[in-house]
Amino acid sequence: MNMSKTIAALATPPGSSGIAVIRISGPEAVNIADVHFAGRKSLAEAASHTIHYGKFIANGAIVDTITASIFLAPNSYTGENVVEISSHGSIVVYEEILRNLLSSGASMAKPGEFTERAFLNGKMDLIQAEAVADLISSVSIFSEHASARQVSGEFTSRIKEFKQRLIDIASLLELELDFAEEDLEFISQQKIKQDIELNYDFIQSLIDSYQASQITRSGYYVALVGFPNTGKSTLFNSLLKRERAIVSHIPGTTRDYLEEFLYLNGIPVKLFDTAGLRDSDDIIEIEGIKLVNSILNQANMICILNDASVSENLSNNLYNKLSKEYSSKKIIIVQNKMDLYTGNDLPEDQIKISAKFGNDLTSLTAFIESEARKSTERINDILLNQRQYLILQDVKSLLMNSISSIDDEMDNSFIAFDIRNAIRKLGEFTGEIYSEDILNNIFTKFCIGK
Ligand SMILES: Nc1nc2c(ncn2[C@@H]2O[C@H](COP(=O)(O)OP(=O)(O)OP(=O)(O)O)[C@@H](O)[C@H]2O)c(=O)[nH]1
Ligand SMILES: [Mg+2]
Repeated sequence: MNMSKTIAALATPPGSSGIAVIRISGPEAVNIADVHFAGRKSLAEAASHTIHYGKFIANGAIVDTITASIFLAPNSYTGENVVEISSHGSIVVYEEILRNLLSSGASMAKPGEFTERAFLNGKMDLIQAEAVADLISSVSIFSEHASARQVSGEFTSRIKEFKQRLIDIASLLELELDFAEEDLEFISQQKIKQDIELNYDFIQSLIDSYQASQITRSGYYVALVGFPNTGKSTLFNSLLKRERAIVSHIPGTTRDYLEEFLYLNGIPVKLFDTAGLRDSDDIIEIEGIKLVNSILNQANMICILNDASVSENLSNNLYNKLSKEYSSKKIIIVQNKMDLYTGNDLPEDQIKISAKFGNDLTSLTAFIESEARKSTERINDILLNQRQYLILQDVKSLLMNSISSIDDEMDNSFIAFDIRNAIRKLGEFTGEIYSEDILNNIFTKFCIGK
């Protein structure tokens, strides 16, 4: 970005309104405004944080009666010289003013460019800048409050405290490395593990809150999975109370996946019917497996349907495998075809249904509803966007690595390496480390004039 340019844009919504504000920012902001300003004195003589009444003149004619507010660098929103011209809110008037400012040397501002300059000039960090965009686009009072807090920098200081705690841990570990030959121990690995775990909980709570806010936006995702012919499509239809999916006695009936919404006492649940998995450790073999994997990745709950009439334990290995792979998700086994079941070996705590005849389905829906409610209760006062969420996922796995390095009694340098990487990631989070691409991605989502 060329910060030597002076930029201008309409800062209020386009259309007719009481007042329109045209914002100019950059080294030449005051001089460019002065070309058109006729008041008691020139704007170049005006002190910062003052407002001046006058006329906007173009080609010798009065365009409008205006006020010009002056904010001199560095004490402005962008950190540069800023002039805000308030005119009457007529499309003809503000377009004429803007056109004249552009022909006198200003460039049209790109979306979010004022805020991007504020970031580059150190007036705010990336979290605050993103929160400005969120605040503008808030649709609920809940998200409005959270964004306003983030603009104020409260969240940033919590992340910085967190980062500082990791820096402290890394420094201790590295200090010990420096004295490796003398066999000094400054801090025990168990104490470090405790510290990391505390920090891990903080990250996890932020990640949970992101997932919770996603659930309120797009529903709680439940994937019905299991071996072929266990009754997934039958259950899908029974829960939806209509014949949505094809059901047959032939294993491998469902090839693609199906998704439908279901409302459980007002909670939106997105239900997925998937292709049956074969009884193999290597589930990659199966047709459509990539799709099943992508659904498992999105799911909040994985519901493994087991055909109890064949064997109550048939799906146990699948359960163990998925539990390992998707450790953060709620995974359950549901015993189906109970109408055909003659044994008495089923664990008490498993949900038992007969999808075909609709028996005991309420035990399953009540369970899904309570889990979905629990997840949405995890929303705290912080709202993350996807960029922040993905970074925190990385930080989480780095901390997890460092914990397992301790468990495996690895050298301190391994532990310090992961923690240093986590610290670097947190630098990206707040924008202390950034690239042109990251900034483009963020600021192009803004509206022009912000
Ligand atoms: N007796 C009985 N039969 C059931 C029950 N649920 C499903 N079935 C039958 O089991 C067979 C397979 O049902 P589907 O719903 O197609 O099974 P699926 O798990 O979707 O199978 P794939 O799509 O092949 O993976 C059908 O003949 C169903 O009628 C049940 O609760 N009791
Ligand atoms: Mg099916």
